[in-house]
Amino acid sequence: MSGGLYSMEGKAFDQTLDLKKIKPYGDTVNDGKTQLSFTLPVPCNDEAVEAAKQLIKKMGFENPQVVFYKELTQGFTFFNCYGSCMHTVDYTNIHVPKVESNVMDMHACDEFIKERIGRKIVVVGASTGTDAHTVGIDAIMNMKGYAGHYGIERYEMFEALNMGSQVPNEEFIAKAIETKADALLVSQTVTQKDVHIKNMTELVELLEAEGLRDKVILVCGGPRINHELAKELGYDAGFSMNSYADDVASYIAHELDKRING
Ligand code: B12
Repeated sequence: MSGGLYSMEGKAFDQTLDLKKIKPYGDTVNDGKTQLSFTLPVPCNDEAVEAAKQLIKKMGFENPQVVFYKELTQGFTFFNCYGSCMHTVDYTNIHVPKVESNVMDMHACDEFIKERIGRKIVVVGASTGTDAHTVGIDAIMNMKGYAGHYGIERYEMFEALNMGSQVPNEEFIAKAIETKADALLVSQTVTQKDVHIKNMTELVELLEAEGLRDKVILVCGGPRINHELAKELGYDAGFSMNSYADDVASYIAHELDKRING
């Protein structure tokens, strides 16, 4: 036996990285090791553990192991498990739709707007519908910023209004009309029972009914939002986790420039 790593049984570990067939990585490349956690609606006992293992096998994992389990409340058991994933994905053939824009920092963005637009860009944002989460929209808009990125309120060339959370679509649109908004920023965090789809679709329909849809740059964001979903629902752009004011401000500035100056 020479070269590479060997398992306890003397079998060579697979060290080959094939981007056409990627799978999870735990200790060594291609071991497929994956951590799972879930709850089963059964009492906390040996049968529950066996049920969890069988389920993991059916999910496409070999060597299922339950490493932690605990009764959540009577009749419900929570599990932490490991298994080796048997499936692979062709990474070389993945194409994700993204917002294509040149990201500028705050100063460069302000300069760009002065030169190309010649006035402040008005932006209204909110966490709309029944959604009570404000941290996401604050991260994008708040003066003090988030993770070292100043929010849009700090930009010299943006007039930004953050309406907070649980803002009904009608109220949001009324504010957009009142402020003559160039761009609307919609934050959606809760996706249970697809509530975000219903709410975001309703906003587009109301904007269309008001004859406003084409007059504003409509942007949405949230941890479960992506650009592809945004486009599907009739939005101009969608941003997900790890997006910052720079990304959004740059996109809006470029898009408005395109619309005004061609
Ligand atoms: C804090 C929190 C709360 C706080 C919110 C306080 C507040 N003022 O916002 C409180 C306690 C109120 C709360 C309540 C609830 N919550 Co909560 N909450 C969280 C928690 C722990 C953190 C969320 C957060 O602040 N993230 C930090 C921000 C910065 O990240 P972000 O939102 O992703 O934002 C970034 C991007 O997504 C993007 N972005 C976001 N918005 C926008 C908008 C635009 C325009 C753009 C461009 C970008 C953008 O930019 C941001 C920066 O990068 C998460 C779990 C977690 N760890 O994520 C659960 C979580 C979001 N909550 C959840 C749930 C279910 C609820 C409740 C429904 C619980 C309940 N049954 O009552 C209620 C909501 C009730 C309601 N009517 O909405 C679930 C959502 C599950 C789902 N997908 O549907 C989560 C994931 C917890 C979980 N694992 O179950 N929650």
